[in-house]
Amino acid sequence: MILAGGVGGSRFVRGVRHAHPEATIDVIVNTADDITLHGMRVCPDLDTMMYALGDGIDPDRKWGRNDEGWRIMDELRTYGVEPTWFALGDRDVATHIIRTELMNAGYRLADVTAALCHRWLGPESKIRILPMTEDRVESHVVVDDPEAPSGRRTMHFQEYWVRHRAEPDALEHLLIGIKETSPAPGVTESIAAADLILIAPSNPVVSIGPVLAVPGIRAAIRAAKAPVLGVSGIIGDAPVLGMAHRLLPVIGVEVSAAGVGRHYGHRDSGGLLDGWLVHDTDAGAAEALTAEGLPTVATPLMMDDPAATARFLAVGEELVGRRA
Ligand code: FO1
Repeated sequence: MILAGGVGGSRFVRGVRHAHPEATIDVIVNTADDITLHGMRVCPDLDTMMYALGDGIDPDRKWGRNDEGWRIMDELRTYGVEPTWFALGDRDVATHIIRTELMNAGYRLADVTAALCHRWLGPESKIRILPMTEDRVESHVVVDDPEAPSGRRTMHFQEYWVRHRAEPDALEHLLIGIKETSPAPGVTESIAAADLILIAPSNPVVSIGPVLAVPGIRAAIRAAKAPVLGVSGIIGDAPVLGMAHRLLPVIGVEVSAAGVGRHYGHRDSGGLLDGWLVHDTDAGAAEALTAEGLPTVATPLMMDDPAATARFLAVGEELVGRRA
C-alpha cells in the first residue's frame, strides 16, 4: 500500500511494481489538488498516476496525455474564456468529460476512478488507484496582496503552482473542507490489510499532507500491523521534483531530508514511520535521525528507472524488517 501524489508518486509506484511484479498494490492518491474548470472535474494526481502507470503520460511535461493536441484550449482562448493558465489538452479533456458525467450521474469518485483505470491498467490489474476521499477538499495557499483589503489573498493551489509558479511567498497552506472528509471506500481496509505501507517521495505538504489529514487515515496507519517506510523527496536542501521547498517552511518544516523525516516522525513517538530512506548525500541526516530513534538509511534515491527505485526499496524493506 502506497500513499502518493502525482509525478514523483507515479515514478515511485513503477519502481515498486518492478520490485514486486506479482504483488497487489493499492495506491492512495491525493485529491486536494483537484479543481473544477470549464464545468469539468479535473483530478491531476489521480490522472498523472493513471496515465503514468498506463503508459499514456506525456514524457516531457510529466502530466497530461502523450501525443496531445491543444485545439480546445486554443478555441477557449480565442473566446477569451479564462482560466487560460491551466492547460487541458484535447485527449485529456475526454477523461474529464467522462469523470464529470459519471459523477453528475451519481457515481462516486472511487468508482469513476476504477472505471477510468479499467482502460489504463486493464481488467486484471493488480494495481488499484484509490482517491484518498470521496469528499471535496481543496488545497489553498495564502499570499501577500497589497491590493486586497486584508493585505492577503487566498488562491487555489493550482493557481499558486501553475499560474504563479510558486513564486510568491506562501504565508499559509489551507485544506478547505478537510475536517468534513472521510476516507474513500477501501482506503482504511487497504491500510489494515497491507503487509507494507510506503510513503512515496511526494510533496509532504500538498501531496502526502492532505492524505494524512483525512480524518481516520493517520490513525489507521498508526494502528496498522504492517511496517511503514518513508522515502525522502528532498535531497540536500532541495526537492528532487517540484517545488516542495516553497511550501515546507509554511508548515514549519525544515527543507531537508532530516526535517521531513522528523515531520513524519517515528511510530513510537506519536509519528508514522518505522524506517526512513534518505539519499547518499544526506548520510549525516541518517546518522542524526537514527540517534534520535528513527531508523534511517542513506542510499542512492534517484528514480532514474524502475530498477533503480526497486534497489533502494529493497534497502528500505530490509530496514523495516520486511524482505522482498
Ligand atoms: N501543470 C502545469 O504546470 N501547467 C498546466 O497547465 C497544467 C495542466 C494540467 C492539466 C491536467 C493535469 O492532470 C495536470 C496539469 N498540470 C499542469 C500539472 C498539475 O498542476 C500539478 O503538477 C499537480 O497538481 C501537482 O501535483
